[in-house]
Amino acid sequence: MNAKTGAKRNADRNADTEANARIGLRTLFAVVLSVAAMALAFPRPALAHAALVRSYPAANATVSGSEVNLQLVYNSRIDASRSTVVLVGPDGQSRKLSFPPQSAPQTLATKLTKLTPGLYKLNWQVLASDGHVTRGEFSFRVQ
Ligand SMILES: [Cu+2]
Repeated sequence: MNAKTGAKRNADRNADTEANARIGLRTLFAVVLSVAAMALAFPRPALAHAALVRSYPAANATVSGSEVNLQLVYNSRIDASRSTVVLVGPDGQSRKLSFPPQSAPQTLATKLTKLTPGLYKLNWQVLASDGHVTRGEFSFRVQ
């Protein structure tokens, strides 16, 4: 390798490094811009997420009888047809609950039947009107 070629290679390398630095800055600027744009487009997304406000049975409550009118009330409208609620019984068997048409847009309600005494776990996953899915679980006891 002669000195001339070596110098040229170094020059090329420096040019590459500068180009990379420019692309890096440009990318960073683009990312900052798009994050800012998203913040403007969705000012308060957390408010529209569906959170469980209350339920019957309440979390960790004990209810009596083989039938229970289950009710899940959220803080925002939810799409029942695209929400999934699974009840896991004391025997470990799970059943996917089906819901009649909603009486209120923020509520899922159905009658649970043939409950045997023991601990139940309810897993819910709902689609809120803003298109976000949230999920949670709680337990209750049947005596
Ligand atoms: Cu949301």
